Amino acid sequence: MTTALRIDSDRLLGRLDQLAAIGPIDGGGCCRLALTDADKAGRDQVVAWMREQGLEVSVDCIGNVFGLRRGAEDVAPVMTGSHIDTVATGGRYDGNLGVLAGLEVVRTLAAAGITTRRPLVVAFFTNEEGARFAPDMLGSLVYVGGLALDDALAAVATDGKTLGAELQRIGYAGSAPPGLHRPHAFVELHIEQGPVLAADGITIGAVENLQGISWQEILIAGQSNHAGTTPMRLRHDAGYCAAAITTFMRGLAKEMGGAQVCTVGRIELTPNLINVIASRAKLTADLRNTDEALLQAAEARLAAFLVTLARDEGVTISTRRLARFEPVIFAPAVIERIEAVTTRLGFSQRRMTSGAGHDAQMMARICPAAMIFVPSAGGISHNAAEYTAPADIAAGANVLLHTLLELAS
Ligand code: HGY
Ligand code: MN
Ligand code: MN
Repeated sequence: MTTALRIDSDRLLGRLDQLAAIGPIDGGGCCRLALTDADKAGRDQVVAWMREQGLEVSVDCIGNVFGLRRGAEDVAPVMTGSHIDTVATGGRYDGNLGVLAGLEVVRTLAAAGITTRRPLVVAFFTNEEGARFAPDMLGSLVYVGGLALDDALAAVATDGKTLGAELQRIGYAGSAPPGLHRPHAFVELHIEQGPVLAADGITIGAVENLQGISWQEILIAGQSNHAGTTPMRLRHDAGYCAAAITTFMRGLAKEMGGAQVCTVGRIELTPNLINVIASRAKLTADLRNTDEALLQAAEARLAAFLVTLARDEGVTISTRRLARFEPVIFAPAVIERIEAVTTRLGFSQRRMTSGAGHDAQMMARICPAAMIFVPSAGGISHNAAEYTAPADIAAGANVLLHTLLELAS
């Protein structure tokens, strides 16, 4: 009887440790920025595991990788997966858990001699993080037809390399067209990366929606000048303007309240010298909200502030769109299935919103999709200290196992 079926959590934890050892950073985290040598090494390891498990591996034209396990019928597959690229200060669970739990589900079914009616596909998508190339979720966005392949291949990294050249260099410029599999359904297991489940002492999050994301690069051109001799009234200080924008965004989030969050994660000053007024500043603005109208309002407030700031400080300010995704509502039927499985397995649960972007938000454009969250200790993520307890990892993977089993039957 499959209801008693459970994944082998030691096996899963062992693979999480093995993958975390690729591109390791102090504190037990990972740095595998998309399409770097470390990402290649991580990809090679996961592909080797897929092959060891007898999956049919395919690589598409944007480097997304799929491991297919045939079903009893040749019909639309049920797909699971996530990403294995990380931010530079990544933890070992962000993305990796969803991919490795998917492989563990397949391993568990194979060991039990169970063949599902529908094929199962375990995927990892290219450049989910968006830390090196923008936009984030780039691979899954191309997969669902939301970004033209040529535009994606032309994306320029923060270090100046182009995505297409890097994909070739690491040997993952595959031949399969985007949208290789049109899934019957898509389910992604992921750590929450926020404080909600841990604070409530709840094990499983049935994710019902995901907030909108607005990323911009802001370029400020002022005038470098002597820090000692230049009177304050004569300055065109790009460094001050970058700080003013950062402070404005914090105030905007506070004033708007609700789900509004605003982040300046990158600031680069030129010439970046102690005694020179900065002539140029390049910074990034990350705005998010669960409500599209409010997100647009936040964008408009920022745009208006930039106009006033440029005028008052005698600088020129330009912006470049890096990513823009509207909020996503996941499929009620898939969410309810996750909830029913969670109840049957006896885990505490709650519905929730995802504050982070995920590949599932893109897959939701082409098939019914939803996500399973497990707690992040202290709500910490994008930080080597990211931690999810083994019992929660096992719970999430078992909910994934039975959700996929039911969807694939
Ligand atoms: O930015 C995000 O939300 C995700 O980590 N790419
Ligand atoms: Mn992630
Ligand atoms: Mn992430």
